[in-house]
Amino acid sequence: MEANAQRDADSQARDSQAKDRQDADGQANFDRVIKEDSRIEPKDWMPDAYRKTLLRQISQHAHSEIIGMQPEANWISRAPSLKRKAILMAKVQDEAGHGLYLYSAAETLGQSRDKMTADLIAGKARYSSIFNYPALTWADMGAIGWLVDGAAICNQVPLCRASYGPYGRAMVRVCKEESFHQRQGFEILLELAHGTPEQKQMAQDAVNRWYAPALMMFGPPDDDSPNSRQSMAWNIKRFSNDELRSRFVGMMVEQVRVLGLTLPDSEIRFNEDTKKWEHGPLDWNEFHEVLAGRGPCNAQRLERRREAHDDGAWVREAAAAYAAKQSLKTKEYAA
Ligand code: FAQ
Repeated sequence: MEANAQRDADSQARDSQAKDRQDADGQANFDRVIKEDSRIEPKDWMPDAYRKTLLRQISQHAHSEIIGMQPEANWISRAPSLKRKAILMAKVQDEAGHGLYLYSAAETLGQSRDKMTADLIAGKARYSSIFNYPALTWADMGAIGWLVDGAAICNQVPLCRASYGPYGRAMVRVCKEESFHQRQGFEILLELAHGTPEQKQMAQDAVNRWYAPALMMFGPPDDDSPNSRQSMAWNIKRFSNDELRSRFVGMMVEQVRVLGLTLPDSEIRFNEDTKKWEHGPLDWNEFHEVLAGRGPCNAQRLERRREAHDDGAWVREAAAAYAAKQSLKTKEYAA
């Protein structure tokens, strides 16, 4: 009996030493890959905290794309022409596709899509603050495309170089599609801005309402951003929240002139010393309220997502039954 216990203890000690050696080799390889600015792939060893950070960011990003379909989907039936309807429908479908690439990227880190969806509909998961604001008029489709997709591109182009392979690669395609989205939003606003005085006013109102929430999409100011430093050290984020926000303001300042509209911020200026664009104060209390679930549309967005999930139950069941049938057929064929 004692000999058996001793053998078990020895074997456990050997396993634990082997695991320590594997972890040390894995960490050394991980550090080298990050230093060389190369890529970590799903089967590579990675620190638990790196995996957790990626899962946090990628799943939030996926949820944002899916919840982000709602404000625009609400306008498909009210788009002013067949052409606008078709374009908007294609855009909303693209966002669904982005959500799916991102859920797939997150799944490579060991989290199932079912679990991520369950967390979202239980109200436990984050998604972008921006999608908790209402889309009140047709001009909001222009403002969302121009400002929201514009901010998304500004944030996501650097993510194409994220150190985690599946995330970076998903971002390349997402960014290509987002640039089309931004142009369609710009074009909606351009047409309204050159329409009747009422149409121009509607475009200006939409820009006024979406400007500050779009700036807050980049996340809290750098000195209030607990995750940025580590994410930048791991080459997940390439620039800080404030850096990207400032770049975005610079881009919008140029483009709003072409639109013939204005940005609702009299404090925008280019700081010659820092060579950065600065903007007026943002209401960070409002941002934290939205993150806490108390934004104008949080409850409605989640409720709608829950309904859609329930309504889709039969599709999931049918797909699972079909997959089981196909797999049985393949086995029978092979036998
Ligand atoms: N909303 O320490 P940091 C789109 C949270 S896609 C909600 O700075 P981090 C396309 C943050 O998670 C839009 N929560 O965090 C589209 C953290 O909380 P946690 C989505 C936010 O990760 C267009 C806490 O605050 N894009 O628009 C937000 O380093 C039209 C502290 O913040 C992405 O997700 C926020 N705005 O930086 C679709 C891009 N900001 O997790 C449909 C990928 C911060 O510790 C229609 N994500 N928080 O509980 C990122 O680049 C980063 O995650 C940041 C935040 C920059 C958003």
